[in-house]
Amino acid sequence: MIEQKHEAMQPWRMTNNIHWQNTEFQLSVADAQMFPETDLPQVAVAGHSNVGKSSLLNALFGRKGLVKTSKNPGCTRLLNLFEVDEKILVVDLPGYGYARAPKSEKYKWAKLIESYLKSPKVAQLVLVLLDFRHGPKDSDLQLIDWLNESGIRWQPVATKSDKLKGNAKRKRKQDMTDALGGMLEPILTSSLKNEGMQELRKIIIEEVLNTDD
Ligand SMILES: Nc1nc2c(ncn2[C@@H]2O[C@H](COP(=O)(O)OP(=O)(O)O)[C@@H](O)[C@H]2O)c(=O)[nH]1
Ligand SMILES: [Mg+2]
Repeated sequence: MIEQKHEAMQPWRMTNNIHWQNTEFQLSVADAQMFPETDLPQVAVAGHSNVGKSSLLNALFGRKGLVKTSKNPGCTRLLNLFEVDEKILVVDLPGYGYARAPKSEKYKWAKLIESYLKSPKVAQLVLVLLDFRHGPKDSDLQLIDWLNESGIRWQPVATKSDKLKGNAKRKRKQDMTDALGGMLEPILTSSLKNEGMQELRKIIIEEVLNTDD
């Protein structure tokens, strides 16, 4: 009863019977071959290191500190798996494109991401995180090309939207849509201001739980 009352007061925490706060870290894998057997639908989250991926996942789950934010970008070279309410598996892909990383490391990250996305039990949806201020970088566009070629659905998610306001914000959103080919509008999110999380939860649910195929 207490739990129900609590949720009624904070309806954003519940969408379509998914209790987002009921998220647990499952495990990290260094190799896509180590990926556990699972029947859960999967959403993968990709982005440049420092794009705000860990912060966004904490805000999405409504769980501060569950996903570690690091002052050392590029430190994690693992797929981190989170189970949301025993219904959705969120796969946190390693941040790519860290400028100071050696080439051999960059290659390893690309291989890990690619091997996961090529594995038979692939994500139904990939959230491609893009810093709202900067727009897509070459490595983002490469990933998007690759997802398009592979027929994997993706959704652009602009992070740190609190950095721009008013007209500049509207213009930036249009520019980003254009830079991504004009087909998909980014969801504007701010982990700091908790903006866009409900929209993001809705899209995840629509794409992974309510699809016909
Ligand atoms: N202004 C602002 N800063 C953010 C936001 N999200 C993350 N950051 C900052 O961006 C930096 C990188 O965040 P982090 O979540 O660790 O990024 P990751 O490397 O992609 O996991 C940190 O300094 C965060 O405080 C946001 O929504 N707004
Ligand atoms: Mg991180």
